[in-house]
Amino acid sequence: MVPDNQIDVIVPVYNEEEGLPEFITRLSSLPLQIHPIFIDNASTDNSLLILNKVEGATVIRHSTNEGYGASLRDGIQSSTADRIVIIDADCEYPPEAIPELIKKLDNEDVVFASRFLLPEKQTPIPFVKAFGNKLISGLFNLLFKQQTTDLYTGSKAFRRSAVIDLTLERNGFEHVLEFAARLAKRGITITEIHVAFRPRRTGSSKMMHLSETIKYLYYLTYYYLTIPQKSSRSRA
Ligand SMILES: Nc1nc2c(ncn2[C@@H]2O[C@H](COP(=O)(O)OP(=O)(O)OP(=O)(O)O)[C@@H](O)[C@H]2O)c(=O)[nH]1
Ligand SMILES: [Mg+2]
Repeated sequence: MVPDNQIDVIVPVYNEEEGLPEFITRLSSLPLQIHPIFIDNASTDNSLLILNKVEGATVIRHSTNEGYGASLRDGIQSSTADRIVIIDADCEYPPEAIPELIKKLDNEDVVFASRFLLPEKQTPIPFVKAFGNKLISGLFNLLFKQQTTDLYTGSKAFRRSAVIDLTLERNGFEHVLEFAARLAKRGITITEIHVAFRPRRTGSSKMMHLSETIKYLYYLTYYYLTIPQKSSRSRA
């Protein structure tokens, strides 16, 4: 039996040994009943050792690197709480924003933590990253009738009822697109809060932003053309 107030926090991890101790401390300090679900995506550093010491956490280990999307899919499948959060392990998105994400879930099905919602509070992000994100988010909004400002965000919260029977097939970073597209086609509105973003200080990015953008353009069109539109969904 899952306690009503439990929040499952899904954290994809790939070679994050440097940033994980800070992330875990900050996550554990939140005034919420957090159940962390870490997915170690075949890290070759000490990430798994660190994760295995986190009290009360579920740790899923991939024996080979299956990708970011595959990690999140496994995390969602193993979650049991009504409210689910996804957050990267590198402290770029503050764990301290989780209570605000959860609060907003009182009235919404899906909430994204956006780095671009409040222009006056934006953190400088390298041009290629920001441009690709804005291009894809804009196109997504146009095709899927949404108003997102940060489709690539690594931090979001959603209700189990909104996602539990969602088909998620993409294994790589294009998961973010499939996730948003399938929600939108289901008639769900993606809402946002602003998040203070801190570019990664430890480890290194494993994401190829330019090639990802090209791939995203393809998937955006593909999902627009192939996912059937369901009528607007009323909240449970
Ligand atoms: N790149 C990558 N990250 C993974 C994978 N599996 C899990 N992750 C985790 O997914 C999260 C996002 O990956 P990042 O490499 O930080 O991607 P990013 O935030 O776009 O890139 P940076 O801004 O440079 O940090 C991190 O917590 C990773 O540890 C994987 O196969 N590849
Ligand atoms: Mg990152």
